[in-house]
Amino acid sequence: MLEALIFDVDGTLADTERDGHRVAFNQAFEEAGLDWHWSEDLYGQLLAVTGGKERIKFYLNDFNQEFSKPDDFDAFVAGLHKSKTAHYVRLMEEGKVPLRPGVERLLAEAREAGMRLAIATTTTPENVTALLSNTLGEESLSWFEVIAAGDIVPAKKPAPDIYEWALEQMGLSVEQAVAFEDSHNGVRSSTVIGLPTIVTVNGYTENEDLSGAAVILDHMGEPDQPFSVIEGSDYGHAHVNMEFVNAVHRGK
Ligand code: XBP
Ligand code: MG
Repeated sequence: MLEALIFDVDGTLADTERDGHRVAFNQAFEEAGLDWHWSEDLYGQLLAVTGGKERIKFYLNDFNQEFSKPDDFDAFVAGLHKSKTAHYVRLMEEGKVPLRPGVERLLAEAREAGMRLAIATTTTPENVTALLSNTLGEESLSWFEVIAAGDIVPAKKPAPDIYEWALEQMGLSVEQAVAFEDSHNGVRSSTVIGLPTIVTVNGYTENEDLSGAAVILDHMGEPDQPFSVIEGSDYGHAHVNMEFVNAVHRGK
């Protein structure tokens, strides 16, 4: 029996990467007096590594070797990242990034059907709170039984640890849940432990290797805005509703 839906955040609930995280990183760099600028294209390459602190280190190692690292490098990165989080939260308060099509409706339908809900993301917990409360309202935080986020597990996606942690907190096995993802790293983390995964792509992930996904869609769709199936079956539906999710879970 399907008991729970587990959602990735960035790219899945909202297109936060290009207009949220990227912008916040750049604001933090500027504030720190650094001349680094992450363009939309460069950011697409940097998304290969999940986690903001990890991404800054990846940038310096692979794209900006000239920068001479300060002695306490970890503290330097942590400080930059803290400032980035503050900028991100402010961008969410300004309503800069809306939820993707179908997200609010599906959450309502899932709650109506008595589904248990969780979040499994590599982003910082404050960012999840900021996105949810500024799009769905403060009370939406209580809809999610578990918000598994950020450094709560040491190994971020594509490692499965964050999904395993969420399932363990809920006392569920992989057979009892369906995951929602948008990216290669996300699909790896959910499917390597056998979680059926519905993928909705975005500009950064549409050409990634998403193998393992149960179905790949352009977005979740609305009754008046049908999804397009990129790979897999439409199960006789044109938007993701609970019947569709149950069909994906059953595999037919
Ligand atoms: C997205 C990420 C995160 C964000 C930045 O993860 O990889 O690192 O880009 O967030 P997901 P932080 O799709 O799993 O939500 O800077 O807070 O790490
Ligand atoms: Mg994602």
